[in-house]
Amino acid sequence: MKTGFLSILRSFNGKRGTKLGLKTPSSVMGLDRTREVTKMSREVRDKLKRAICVSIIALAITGWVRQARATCADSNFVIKDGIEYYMQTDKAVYSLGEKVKMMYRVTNLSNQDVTFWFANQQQSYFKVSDGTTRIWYWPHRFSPATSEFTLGPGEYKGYFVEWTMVNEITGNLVTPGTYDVTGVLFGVADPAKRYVPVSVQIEIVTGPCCGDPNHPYPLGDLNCDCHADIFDLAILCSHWLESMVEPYCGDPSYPYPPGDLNRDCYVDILDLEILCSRWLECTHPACD
Ligand SMILES: [Ca+2]
Ligand SMILES: [Ca+2]
Repeated sequence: MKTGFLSILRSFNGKRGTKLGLKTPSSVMGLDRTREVTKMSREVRDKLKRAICVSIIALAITGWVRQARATCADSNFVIKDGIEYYMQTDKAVYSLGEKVKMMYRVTNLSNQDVTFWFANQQQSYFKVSDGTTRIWYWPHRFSPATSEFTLGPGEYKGYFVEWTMVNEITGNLVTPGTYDVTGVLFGVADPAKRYVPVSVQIEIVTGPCCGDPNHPYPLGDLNCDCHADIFDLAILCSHWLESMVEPYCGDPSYPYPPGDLNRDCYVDILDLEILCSRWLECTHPACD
């Protein structure tokens, strides 16, 4: 049944399906049989189209499309004087003991070169707070030497660190709860004083959680709830046929459009095929 369904999806793909070498019924069957299959395919195709359209309309009416998230990352940003200061953790909810992957990034949104000067080599600073107390930070020491970099229009620079959930005051794993994760350019010496801290909030829970190493997000899970279902279809459909301009596809300035499961910067039949191939798969701990 699934194979037949995917064959119908491929037939939607037209030119791109041909590029992949997918066979059409007429290339493998006799004329009469071809007409019969074509007629059947059209009927099934029309039903499928109607079903998808009804689903999209229903989701749009209820607001689910607008509410659905399209990335697993937890992020925040500030734009100041033509520069975007962006902070991200790889997700919002962690199982106790997982690594928290952080990124702080600056992007030049202006139309001219911008230079950043520092009174140290590390340039960036990260910290984790339980709301009142700093329990982790990086780096522990700054090398006292000047450094600088220049970003042209649209260029960016990112800094990456990992936190193993150790409370550096106690030396033990943190207790489950809510934590603030902050990144900033540090020791900025230029006249613009580009010291712009940006924070995101994460939650640490005991026991398994969706997205932990034993419960990875299934392929096709666009809203990161560990289900590949109608909500993911809504995201994919809401960005249908969106594309990004090459050759910057996937760059922070030209990110993959939500719904782009195979990372080719198009939201199209190939992404729908991936989602359908994993339809109703669940890796959430509740589904164990
Ligand atoms: Ca999902
Ligand atoms: Ca795609």
